[in-house]
Amino acid sequence: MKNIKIATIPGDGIGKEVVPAATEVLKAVSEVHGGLAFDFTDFPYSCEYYLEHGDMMPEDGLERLKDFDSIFLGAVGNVNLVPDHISLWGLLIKIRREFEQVINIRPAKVMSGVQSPLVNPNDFDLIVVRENSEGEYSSVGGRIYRGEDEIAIQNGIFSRKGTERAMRFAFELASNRKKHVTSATKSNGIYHSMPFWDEVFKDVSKDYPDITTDSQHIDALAAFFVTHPEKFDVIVASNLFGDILTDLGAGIMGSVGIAPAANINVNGKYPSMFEPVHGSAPDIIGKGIANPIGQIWTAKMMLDHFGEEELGTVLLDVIESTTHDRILTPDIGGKHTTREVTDEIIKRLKA
Ligand code: GGG
Repeated sequence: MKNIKIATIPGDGIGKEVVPAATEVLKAVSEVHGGLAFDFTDFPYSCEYYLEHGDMMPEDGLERLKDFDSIFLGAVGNVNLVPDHISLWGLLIKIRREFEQVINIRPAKVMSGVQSPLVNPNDFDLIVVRENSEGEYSSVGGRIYRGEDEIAIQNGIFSRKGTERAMRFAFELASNRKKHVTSATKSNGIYHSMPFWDEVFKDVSKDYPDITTDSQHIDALAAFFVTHPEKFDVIVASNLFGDILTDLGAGIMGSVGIAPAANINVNGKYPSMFEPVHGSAPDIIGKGIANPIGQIWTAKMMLDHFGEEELGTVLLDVIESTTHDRILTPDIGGKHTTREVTDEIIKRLKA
């Protein structure tokens, strides 16, 4: 029996609704597959935890998480309780950095039965590899003066090691797909880091002669996502560009509620963390209509990570059969609840 120890952090808002839903689905997966068991331990780290304790997690929070096989996180942030940069840096970004989750994988494709703004939605099937530990997400900089003279300085950090690592990851992924990597750059406008990014991309690409490449400025790339989605296979992007691009991708998929993501610790030293692209969606908290698919598709990525690709494929097929039959939450044009979509997925898994 393969026993996988998972730390669940529902976090804020609809995270508290979609993590339990996806956990139920994983339990059903384990029932269907006799040789696989999940052992879940819940952690209350969130903005509410911050209000009670003055921090997003306890001082030994990382220590408590580090021996789990993976972390399954919902959403972080409630600006009514805690400023967003405090909640994100105190939990989500802290875990990504301290557990060296240097790569963020974000697949995007339009599910059958889901309305997309694209003319040819089947052309949209790609993976964004987002550098996850540096880039524009940096705490280097500062603020000086006050009033009309006030200045804020924000430095981006691009190391050769980190940049090259993300690019190699993208090339390796592409070698099992359509063998094309697009680099998201902005070297016409950003003077130091993006020309450096382009140089590293050119160097790394020499080691993958079977893989075709192109380099697109992020603004044009965003337009091509909509007008020429067939151009793309794997895209490698910096931390911020990857974040923005994948929300655009989620929009093309029909809703940010569908899009999955995985934060990967590539050296196996610490757990990887699986969290959907969406945030805490304060506008729909408690209504029972949060789309559970992003979290459940994220669970599929966790299965893949543990070498259970066959089961992962079964789960994705079941999700897609459910959307195909239009068992959908309101964000994607349906009338169904979180409970109903989850129950349907579980029923089809067990059928
Ligand atoms: N699902 C995790 C979550 O709440 N994400 C919200 C967010 O703002 N994420 C920023 C990021 O992925 O860097």
